[in-house]
Amino acid sequence: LILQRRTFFNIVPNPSVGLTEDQKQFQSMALDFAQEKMRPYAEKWDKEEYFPREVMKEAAELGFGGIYVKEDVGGSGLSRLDASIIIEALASADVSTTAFISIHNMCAGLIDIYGTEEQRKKFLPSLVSMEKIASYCLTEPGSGSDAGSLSTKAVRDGDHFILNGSKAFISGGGDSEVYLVMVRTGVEKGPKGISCLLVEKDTPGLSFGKKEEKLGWNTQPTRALIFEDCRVPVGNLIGKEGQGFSIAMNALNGGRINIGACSLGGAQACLVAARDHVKVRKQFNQPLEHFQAVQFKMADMATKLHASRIMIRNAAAMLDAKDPSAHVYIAMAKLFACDECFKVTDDSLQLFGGYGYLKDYPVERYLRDLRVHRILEGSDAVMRLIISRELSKD
Ligand code: FAD
Ligand code: 2MC
Repeated sequence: LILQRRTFFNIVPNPSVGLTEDQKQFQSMALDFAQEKMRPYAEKWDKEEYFPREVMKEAAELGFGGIYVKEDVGGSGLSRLDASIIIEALASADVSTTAFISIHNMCAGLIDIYGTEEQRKKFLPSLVSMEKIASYCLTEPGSGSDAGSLSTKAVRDGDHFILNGSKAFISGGGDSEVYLVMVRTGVEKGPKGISCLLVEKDTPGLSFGKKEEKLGWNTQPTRALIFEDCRVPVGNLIGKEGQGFSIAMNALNGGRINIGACSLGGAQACLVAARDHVKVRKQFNQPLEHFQAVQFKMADMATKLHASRIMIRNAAAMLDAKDPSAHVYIAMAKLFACDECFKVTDDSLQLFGGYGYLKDYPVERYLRDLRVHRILEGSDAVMRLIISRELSKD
């Protein structure tokens, strides 16, 4: 069931349709890396909840640790569209590990855009090489979808901010060396008065909760962060005081594209696996693929996948073009791609029958990994909220 490069492209919808020669080249490079370095181990990593840092470091050698970070600090200087193509190809082998690479890229990209020259030079070289890895910390126990209500406090004391509060569900939490933490520095309630601080792992006053046990995304740890009089140098403020919510949302725009791209890669792998299975599995004296009900289901799966891909790439291109309404199209793309690609994995599992439900076959892992994309980086409801607010504007 190992997905060969040939099969990946030799199916409708072909993920390389419409790409430039350069894009096709790094897509192939990412796919080869995924098939060689991730696919053979993904099942074991999932089962053993192993976080493959050394493999991510190898991915970074190919430029995947800072895909859209500028080149002067070692980044690849590629576009958001390029990033989505790379992330999709990697996710075809291992959605969970790729999703962490996506979060790490979101953090590196955030420092690249909003950090000072000094901060960029200090933190980015070791992040783009993935010697160090980074986590994005917005969610709190009391503020998930309503991110603007966060209450972790940072009070200025001379050259430091003193942090008290906690963050929940942090991907990479406890393992990452760098944490981008949204905190309340102002007295205002809501999105105003939030700032973004870079907190290093060994800072006194920062501790971590237990490793969460999860349905999917098992190759990356998820932990809470606890701040108890944690002193963070003022020099670690990213952007301006009070700009934190805007920074967090702008970073998430790229993140949401890449979570959608992770769903695309996973669903493509499931479509290929289902197509191969129905060719060889016989019932009622013939291969399953001879039944029109099966053929039509596959046709619907291919159509959902293609529509999702077009939306993701269109939204990424709008972000690259700095279109002021990009975030709305990103919301539509994430909503559609994460929902429809989840259905594709579920349909694929159905076509495998009882075998699909077994861990001997990879489809159930893709299904578990894709499920959470409808919740994190903004749930389905939050995406609908963003779209409907825009619709109701005069
Ligand atoms: P809630 O906000 O309580 O929502 C519960 C339900 O209500 C959802 O279905 C939601 O869609 C719905 N809902 C909420 N508001 C509305 C509304 N106005 N109208 C209709 N329905 C609504 N966060 C980070 O900051 N960093 C991370 O690295 C990170 N990693 C994560 C990894 C995993 C595996 C998971 C599960 C979560 C992670 N998160 C992370 C947190 C994630 O972003 C939140 O779980 C998500 O934003 C939803 O917040 P919540 O869980 O508090 O749900
Ligand atoms: N891009 C750019 N700017 C944005 C934006 C976006 N996507 N979303 C909001 N903003 C701006 C908005 O324009 C406004 O700016 P201004 O003050 O200049 O007018 C400001 O941010 C405040 O926005 P709202 O007034 O819309 O704020 P509100 O509190 O009503 O709701 C909402 C914002 C619901 C969209 C936001 O809280 C949200 O996105 N919630 C979901 C949280 C989330 O996605 N969490 C993911 C955590 S990370 C994760 O899960 C990982 C796995 C890493």
